[in-house]
Amino acid sequence: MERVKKIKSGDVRTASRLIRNLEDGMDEARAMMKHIFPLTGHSHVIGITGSPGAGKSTLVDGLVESFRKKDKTVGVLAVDPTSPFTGGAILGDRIRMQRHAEDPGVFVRSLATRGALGGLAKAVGDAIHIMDVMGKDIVLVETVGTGQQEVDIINHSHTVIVVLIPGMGDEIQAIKAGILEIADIFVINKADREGSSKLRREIMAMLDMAPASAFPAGWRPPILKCDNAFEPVGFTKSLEEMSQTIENHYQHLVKHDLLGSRVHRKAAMELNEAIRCSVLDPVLSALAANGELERMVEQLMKKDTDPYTLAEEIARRYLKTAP
Ligand SMILES: Nc1nc2c(ncn2[C@@H]2O[C@H](COP(=O)(O)OP(=O)(O)O)[C@@H](O)[C@H]2O)c(=O)[nH]1
Ligand SMILES: [Mg+2]
Repeated sequence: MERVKKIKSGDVRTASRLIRNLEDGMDEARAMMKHIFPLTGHSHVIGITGSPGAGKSTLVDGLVESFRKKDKTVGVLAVDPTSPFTGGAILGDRIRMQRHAEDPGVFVRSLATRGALGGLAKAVGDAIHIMDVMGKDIVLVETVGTGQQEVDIINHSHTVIVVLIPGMGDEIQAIKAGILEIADIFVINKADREGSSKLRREIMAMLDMAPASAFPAGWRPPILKCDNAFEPVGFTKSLEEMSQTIENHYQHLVKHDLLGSRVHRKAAMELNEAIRCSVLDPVLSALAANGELERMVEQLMKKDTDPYTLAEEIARRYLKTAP
């Protein structure tokens, strides 16, 4: 495949087009992923999550610089599963990332909700694969912390960074979303603000309560404080520490044979997403297109039947076991 070769050589235009076509759900793009997948496995994928405005993009931007100084090539994927209204934020990120635009060692893309019927995590997984095959040493995935979809997205990572800021009641939100369980590194951002020591104590207390089994081979998530982004010297130092901690985490995974379990988690989820796209989505679309879905909802409202019976009927119709 000519285009696969191009992506392998790092061709930005071919890679961008493939990512866009995948987002649009084009069959031909999906088929191409079959040739991309076997070539993956090079990148260290780092997920960065936290509430909107926590300073994730600012950190990502700084991390790019820090990794570039170490001569690592970097892919950046900004994902916003929350709403169609954040296009502006992503646009802002784009402008900020412009300073890396001239650097062939950096590839930046953003994914929004466009065309994703529960398939955003899959689109993210695919985009990561593409950056991986492009040869990026590091892939940074930035996403907003909300609910299950976000956990699915972040599960594509080998290293998960949770960004919290003082005085937001963030901890509580993160616990709800199940994000804390998958954090490998905590970053207290905007540590210049009041309440950062309190936040640190709260995270400590939460980690203290966790069973030892929550820390694979003894990796207790470190809590880093990140200095004010507007004070370049301190900020750069914080980022050096962060990129070193990220590196340490990766070494820990390798040393204790834990990379496999991350890859397993990732593979299981990708299969899940792929099956959803190939099985569930077409069934739901077909039922929606012929109006059946709506009729069923009305039946339910009248209590003529129940969702379980309906789902069983659909299963009987679509899931034929081998004769
Ligand atoms: N006070 C303060 N503001 C910051 C810091 N880092 C980022 N910001 C600002 O917070 C806002 C949101 O940052 P952004 O990186 O876009 O957050 P994201 O939504 O998590 O990606 C921007 O206006 C940043 O300039 C920091 O360390 N201290
Ligand atoms: Mg952002």
